[in-house]
Amino acid sequence: MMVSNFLDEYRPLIEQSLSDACDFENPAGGAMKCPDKLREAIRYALLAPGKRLRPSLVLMSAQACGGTIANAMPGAIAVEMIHAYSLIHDDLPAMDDDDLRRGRPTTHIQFGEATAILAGDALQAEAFAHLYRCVGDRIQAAHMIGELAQAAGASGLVGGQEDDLAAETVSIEDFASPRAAREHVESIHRRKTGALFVASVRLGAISAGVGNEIIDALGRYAEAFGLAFQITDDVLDYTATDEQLGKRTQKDVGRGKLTFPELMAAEANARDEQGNLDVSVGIEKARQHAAAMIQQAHDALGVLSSLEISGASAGQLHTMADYILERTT
Ligand code: GRG
Repeated sequence: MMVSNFLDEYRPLIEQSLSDACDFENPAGGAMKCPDKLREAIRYALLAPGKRLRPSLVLMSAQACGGTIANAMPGAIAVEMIHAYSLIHDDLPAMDDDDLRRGRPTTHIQFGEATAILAGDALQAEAFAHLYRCVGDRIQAAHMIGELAQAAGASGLVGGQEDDLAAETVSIEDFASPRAAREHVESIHRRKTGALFVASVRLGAISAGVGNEIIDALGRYAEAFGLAFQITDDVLDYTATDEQLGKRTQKDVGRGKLTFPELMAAEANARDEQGNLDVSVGIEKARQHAAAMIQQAHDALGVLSSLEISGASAGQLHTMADYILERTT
């Protein structure tokens, strides 16, 4: 089965649930209400056309563990809320200063900087409130809230972003070796991109009620998946056609950030006749590295075959992993 088939199947369900989650009614009522402009900004960012990879991973992971879409959906919505908040804040002038996101003006261009910051802040809190409200089993709710908070916090998404911003002013020569530079960049991506992928599959598994061995195996799958996602993202910055680039979220080449093709070329000491890094060698090596990560992702799913739950299948997760190597946007 092609990945687009099941992403297309999940997308309307996810987007309906995202829209339903935007009421922000406070049970306390009275003065406790969401201002219209803030709600509009949140809806604008959250419902903008995205791939919905993270919420889809929550649903796929739950199904791989014999769980249901209905029980996994609160986790899917919460993860996408955190993702949307991170994109709003990442686009702000103080960070990447982008005018376009998902093919439309960024939230701060559309609503102003202050409302964009507040929409991100609100989405972050609403993600946890959504889990609190919608996960019936209190132990499961607490587990999910803890997992997501850990992934989104100082040693996860936010920490990765801080180091990523700092990395704009470093070069490969600032490290003890090209390998040390690559490991630093990998550590940034494990937090900035990987942590939410890991949280996605772990939340799906938790919603299905499986034990830690399976939750951890899915986490290893997503860690490898996330790194491969970022490596292919960097490769696409060099190789995508103009049309494909237009659909992409951000382009790191030329922003002073270290990219995997450059890092891999430096590690192999591949240089052209002028002594510059030969990025074409780096692109090939980066592709091989991504393929090795995807193999690790497949291997991590092996333990799921011990699950004897009728209807449980990791097939979609395997297909998703292969898609990372094939994607063009
Ligand atoms: C501001 C705390 C904070 C974090 C920002 C998300 C992020 C961290 C930065 C975005 C910049 C970026 C391009 C990161 C690389 C990977 C990534 C997260 C891409 C965007 O995710 P997709 O491709 O986007 O799943 P869609 O729009 O399809 O949801």
